[in-house]
Amino acid sequence: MRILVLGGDGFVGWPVSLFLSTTGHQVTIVDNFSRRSIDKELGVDSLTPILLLGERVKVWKEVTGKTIKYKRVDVAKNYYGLFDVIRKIRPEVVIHLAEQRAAPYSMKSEKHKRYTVGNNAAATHNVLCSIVESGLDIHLVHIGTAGVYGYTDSQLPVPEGYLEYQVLDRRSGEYILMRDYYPMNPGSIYHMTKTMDSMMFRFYAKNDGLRITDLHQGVIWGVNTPDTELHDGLMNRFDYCGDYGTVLNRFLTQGANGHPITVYGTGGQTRAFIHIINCCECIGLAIANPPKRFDEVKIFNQTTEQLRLIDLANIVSKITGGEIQYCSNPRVEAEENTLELENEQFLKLGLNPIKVDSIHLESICALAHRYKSRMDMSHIYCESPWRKDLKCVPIQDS
Ligand code: USQ
Repeated sequence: MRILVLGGDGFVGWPVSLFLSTTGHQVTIVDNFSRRSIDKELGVDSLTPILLLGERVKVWKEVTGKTIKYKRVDVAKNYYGLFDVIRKIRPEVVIHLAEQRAAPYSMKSEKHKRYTVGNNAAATHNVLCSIVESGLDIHLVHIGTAGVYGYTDSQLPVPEGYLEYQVLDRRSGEYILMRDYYPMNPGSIYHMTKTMDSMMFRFYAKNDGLRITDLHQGVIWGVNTPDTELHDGLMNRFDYCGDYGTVLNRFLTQGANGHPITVYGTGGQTRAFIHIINCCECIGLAIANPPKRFDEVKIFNQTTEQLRLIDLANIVSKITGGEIQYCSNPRVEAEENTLELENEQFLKLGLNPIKVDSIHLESICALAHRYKSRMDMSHIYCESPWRKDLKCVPIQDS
């Protein structure tokens, strides 16, 4: 298939592009390299050295003989640039990853809040509008977040996007069966933009019959995939700073490189997790199982397990010998929560979950240790509190 990967130079976009290329698809990447500009803004770089996109795709060609084309377009700002690529490539699938994806960065300041909302909402709408205008029957696959559901204790396992419930009709005294999106309860500006995306998807699926899959993904862990491991020049980026690193990868870099393991609050928060290799496989499965025109938005919970942060911190501490350091929580979130997400759809399609285990964790630690000299310890603590009265400091120092 001809596949356009929007945001294909990023942490998820790059391994996904290689995975799709390996599995026989013709991949074109569109990116504005905003993630690389944000590195410069924050004064922190990927722990792993990563080549420029033009160099990466050359290495891919040399190593595998496969071609990945790419074009620089800002999907949020340059609608006609995007439209032009779609018209020329005539993709059968568009993977939409062209969004600012870090919750802390989205909370950093009024500027970052406005950038995240403006960029993510405009990018999603431009993608939808350009697909309609192209007249092509394109399947849009979007990475959303499990965070749209919120992290309040739920009495039920969280279903895959939709909730069926009965409402009392007071006139007749009868219960009416209803079906709607599961209530959305975002925990950051970033997560809020994903709930906004959901509404745009619903409208375009209903009005124009667009075929849309939204993947409600958990926190990614892991860095490389079999494809990115083929050559150092294909290495994926590895974020560890307080604004962009996700929790388990942060704990591993900290433990492996002699920094205390930073647990926010009590560590009683439970989150959904997925390994980067499983993430690529899920996208492949979603592409192979598209919805039909005028179907409702197809939603998968793209996650393989739910884990409590303090349990993860203890596992990492055991593997690395690193000490756990409780920090005041810079976020507005429940101190403790339970969480169970259904993920039957991907399991039925054959997903083989990679669970958190010592072999995988040790290999990430080894990678982190290999690039220890690139780690800037001054960017470990989160510098983006959810409110001005909050901050992230070790508890004994607060
Ligand atoms: N946390 C710590 N210590 C740290 C970093 C984080 O205790 O050093 C805690 C946070 O307070 C939070 C949890 O770990 O309770 C997860 O934080 P995170 O930064 O790993 O994940 P989050 O900001 O929620 O967002 C990330 C990705 C986002 C994705 C989301 C999936 O940035 O793109 O959508 O994970 S989910 O969490 O399911 O919404």
